[in-house]
Amino acid sequence: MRAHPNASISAPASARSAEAKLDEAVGLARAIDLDVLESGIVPVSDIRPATYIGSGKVAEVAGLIKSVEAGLVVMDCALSPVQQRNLEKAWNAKVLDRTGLILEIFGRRARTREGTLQVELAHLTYQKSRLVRSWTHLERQRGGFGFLGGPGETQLEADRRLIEERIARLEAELDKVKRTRKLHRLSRQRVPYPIVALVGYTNAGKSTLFNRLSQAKVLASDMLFATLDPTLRAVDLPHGARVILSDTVGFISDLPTMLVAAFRATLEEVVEADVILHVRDMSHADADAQSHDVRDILHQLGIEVENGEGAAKLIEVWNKIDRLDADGRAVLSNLAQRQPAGRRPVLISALSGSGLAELTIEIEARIAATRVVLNLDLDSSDGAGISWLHRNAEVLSKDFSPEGRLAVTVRVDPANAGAVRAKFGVLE
Ligand SMILES: Nc1nc2c(ncn2[C@@H]2O[C@H](COP(=O)(O)OP(=O)(O)O)[C@@H](O)[C@H]2O)c(=O)[nH]1
Ligand SMILES: [Mg+2]
Repeated sequence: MRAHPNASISAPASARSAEAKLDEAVGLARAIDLDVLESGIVPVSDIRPATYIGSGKVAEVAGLIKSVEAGLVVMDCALSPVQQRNLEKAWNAKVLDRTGLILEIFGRRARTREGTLQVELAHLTYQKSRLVRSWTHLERQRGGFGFLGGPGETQLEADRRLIEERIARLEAELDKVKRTRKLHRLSRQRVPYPIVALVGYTNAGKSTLFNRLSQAKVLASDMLFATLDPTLRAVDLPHGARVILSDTVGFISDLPTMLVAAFRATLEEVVEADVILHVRDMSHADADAQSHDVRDILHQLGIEVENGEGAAKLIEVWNKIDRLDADGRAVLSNLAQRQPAGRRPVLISALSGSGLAELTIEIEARIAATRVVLNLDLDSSDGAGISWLHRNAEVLSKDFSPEGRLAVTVRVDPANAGAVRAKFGVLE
């Protein structure tokens, strides 16, 4: 689908939120690098069983598709397989509905084996539900071919049985992966740098901020990062701290329940993050409700952001302040100032770059607060020890002493501090 020009249509449930829904759908399409050529709202008074939208609209959109040479149409609604097929025929273009689009995004973002399996499982569950709903009228007896299914088995039953078998196999494999996950986490070699994960609603400005922050130059030859995927980038912050910045899949309104597990599995790195940037579109009418949803999902991921360790990790990034007038900005600024230090939201515009300096200072402060700095005393001939430190810790400084000793200052995740202490002499 990549690089296919495409159009996007929103068939909204309520007129009031139609614009917001369309914005979200366009944002979702862009999340998988689709080039959105046209987008619009189609009022639907009653859903047509054959094409979802009325025949006049089908013809109108057909003309549009032709003129902009679109290869794909995204419909922000739930289409039956019959509707999808009919529209594809009428438009001579690929058609994707909302769930299909979301599954596509999750599929690309799944990094772990568990994530991939969860997305596959969601895909099959989705297919199964569509079988039941809309293929019923195609049901027919399969006479004579007993070897293809049980005697008298219908096409629908055979299809459902195949899907159910694959679901059962996937579930068994998922179970196995989950049981060994804890083990993997412990043994997995962590990158020695702090991870800063961006979370927030689709369209909040995560990717814009990700790109802005990662403009800082980083050595391309650094082997550690050669294998990182495009949603991870190494960034050098102004005061010298190097972090791994992780863009995540956006939170989506009305996420179909069958996709919730798949969604969570694509957010694994958030669980391991040292700092979580909760990017919020403060110009959005639903900003508060969205924030509530995001915090709810973090809670479901096992990250308690209301207080304690989790709260120390989380920075609220109040984005898009350029879209507010002076009064609106003043209100937000006052609100932020009233929060205690260490909990204070940072006002930014990822687009104009304003507030980014304050944000990077805050990120560095949070890392300093959550990571442990250790002063180590090594024999200066201990080459193996030094390279171990470079792999497993952030080396802040190295100083040779006249006595042939090497004083190394490192910063580590609290979980690794014990191992470092045990391996090297620690100067208090
Ligand atoms: N006015 C304004 N627009 C922004 C700002 N940050 C992002 N945007 C726009 O909001 C839209 C969504 O941004 P994106 O970074 O893709 O959001 P994501 O879905 O969270 O990754 C894009 O059209 C951006 O240009 C901002 O600070 N101000
Ligand atoms: Mg994005």
